[in-house]
Amino acid sequence: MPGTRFSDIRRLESVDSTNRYLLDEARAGADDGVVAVADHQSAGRGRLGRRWEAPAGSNLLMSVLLRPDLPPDHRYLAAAVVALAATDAVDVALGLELGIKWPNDLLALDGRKVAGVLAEADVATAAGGSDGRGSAIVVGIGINVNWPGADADLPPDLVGLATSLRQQLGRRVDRTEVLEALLEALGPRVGDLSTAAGRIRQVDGLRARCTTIGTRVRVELADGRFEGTACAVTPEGHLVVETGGARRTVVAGDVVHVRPPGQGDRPIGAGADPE
Ligand code: BT5
Repeated sequence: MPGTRFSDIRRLESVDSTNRYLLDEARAGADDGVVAVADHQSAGRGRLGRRWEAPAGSNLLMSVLLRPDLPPDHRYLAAAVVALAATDAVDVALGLELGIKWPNDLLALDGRKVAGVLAEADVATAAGGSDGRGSAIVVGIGINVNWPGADADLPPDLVGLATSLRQQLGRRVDRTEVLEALLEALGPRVGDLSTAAGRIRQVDGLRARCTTIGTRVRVELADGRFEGTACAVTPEGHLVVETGGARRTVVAGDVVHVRPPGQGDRPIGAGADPE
């Protein structure tokens, strides 16, 4: 988009992963603000080695290269601003409200997943470039725009878990419209990452949109799992969970929204009562 920090948009017909593409570009010295958008990914990636599914030409698959002036313990906020900008875009362009499930999912009000965010830092540039530029973070987002058109389109493991803007609205949606609205919303949010006041603003926005707060959750960590009630988001964007009378801060992990123990698991939607 000319005149914004996102003036260099690489449109790729097919790529293995837009995140992989931009991480390589970052290593080669690409600037803050480069965007990669693909029609198709042959190896779209989720977190922890998982896959991101999207048939060619149906959904928005994009990544953005950021070099924010961000304290290391606030790096999660780079992913959060992309999630927030996506909720802005869908709200402003389409009038559809989405919630953010901490740390990286966008859910429809029925609790099904519309989008996922994946932030990856390049190890080689993680300490910041010797040229004084910020270290590179690539934040990718996959938004289910027109796929699935119906539950029957989904692989069995995603039925009941995934939905699309098209399914939610009952009509096809223009991917370019969503992309443009997302980048427009993202500019000021990324700008906020570089100041303490701006970061507070972004965390407040996250708290307002985060449907995990107040929800019974199961937290899956690299070295185990625990259950509790999510009660707050810290100034760094991390999740605070109350468990057994204590509060634990979750910096990185998978979170499952669950019903109270004994009633079985189910995804829940924005504002929904876990009961
Ligand atoms: C994510 O991971 O949700 C992050 C997804 C990021 C995808 C974007 S696309 C552009 C950029 N380039 C990339 O290579 N990746 C990024 P995670 O929370 O791990 O969720 C992955 C899980 O979600 C999978 O294991 C499936 O269960 C489920 N899943 C896969 N495809 C899905 C889809 N289209 N909609 C909803 N759920 C999906």
